[in-house]
Amino acid sequence: MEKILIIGAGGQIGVELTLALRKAYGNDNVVATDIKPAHPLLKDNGPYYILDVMDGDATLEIVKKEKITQIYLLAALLSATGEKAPKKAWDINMTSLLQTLELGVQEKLNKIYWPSSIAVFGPTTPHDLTPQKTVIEPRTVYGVSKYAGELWCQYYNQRWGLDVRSLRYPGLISWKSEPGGGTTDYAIDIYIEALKNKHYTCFLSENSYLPMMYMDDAIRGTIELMEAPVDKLKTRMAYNLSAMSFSPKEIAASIQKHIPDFKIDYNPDFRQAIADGWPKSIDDSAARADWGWKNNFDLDSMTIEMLSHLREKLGIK
Ligand code: AKB
Repeated sequence: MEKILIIGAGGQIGVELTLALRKAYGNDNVVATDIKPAHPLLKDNGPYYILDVMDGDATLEIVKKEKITQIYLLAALLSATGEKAPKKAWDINMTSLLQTLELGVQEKLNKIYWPSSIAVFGPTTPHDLTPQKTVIEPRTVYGVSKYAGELWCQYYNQRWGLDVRSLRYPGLISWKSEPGGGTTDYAIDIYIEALKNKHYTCFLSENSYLPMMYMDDAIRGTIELMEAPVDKLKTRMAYNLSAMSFSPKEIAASIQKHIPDFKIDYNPDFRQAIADGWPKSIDDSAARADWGWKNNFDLDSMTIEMLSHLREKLGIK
């Protein structure tokens, strides 16, 4: 039986991935950790430790004590936060990955999951239907750390046979757990503000198209990649993963179908330059062909889900 360790379980992806893995593998077989006390949704449904991702000794201790066979390393500083503290973002994103890869080899772990991002791409990459293999020259420290990390994952796979798997997530849109420090986070804030105030000031301009995905799809895709037979995987860099692409103007129009008096205006800040360097849409045909990836949600079906779940969560009639 697999025993899974999640590092960064309190983050936007971590909370939902922990819940989904606990459902699939059993509560006791999924050990959640984060630098903060347990997220309310992770309280009392499985083992939990406070863990600083930079503390390799403490991580090793948990791996041995809990007889861990797989690690999902999710802790990271994202694009917007990373630009405010580049050295810190590099240290956290790289040290945690290298420590985990080393630990994977030493402790002979079965599998490691580490997320990459569309942030690996930069202004010199083709922006429409960005291919799996293309020019990759990221301009944010987050993107640089993700690209370097992909190369490290590939290196550990080729050199040591470590089974490490990765996805280039687009912007992820969730209602259960809060995002933190990303450029694509506007696409969550907009739903919350539409429900609370019927008004949102967007930090990106109206026609800034970015690739996006509903969290349910991202979680299912992650588990499907991790459970795919090893011979299906044709790359040990991260797979492109895609579901939909939209601009702030288009998500606002999707919300207006349900809240007709919702208004949006635009006040772009430093995140506009980050968004301008990223793809508008992604070609994920390799993931579809190799291990059967398929998204379920598009913009309008996601809007229906987001509004109804957030209405309930925020207690708004
Ligand atoms: C961010 O905006 O930094 C993240 C990402 C695309 O990886 N959501």
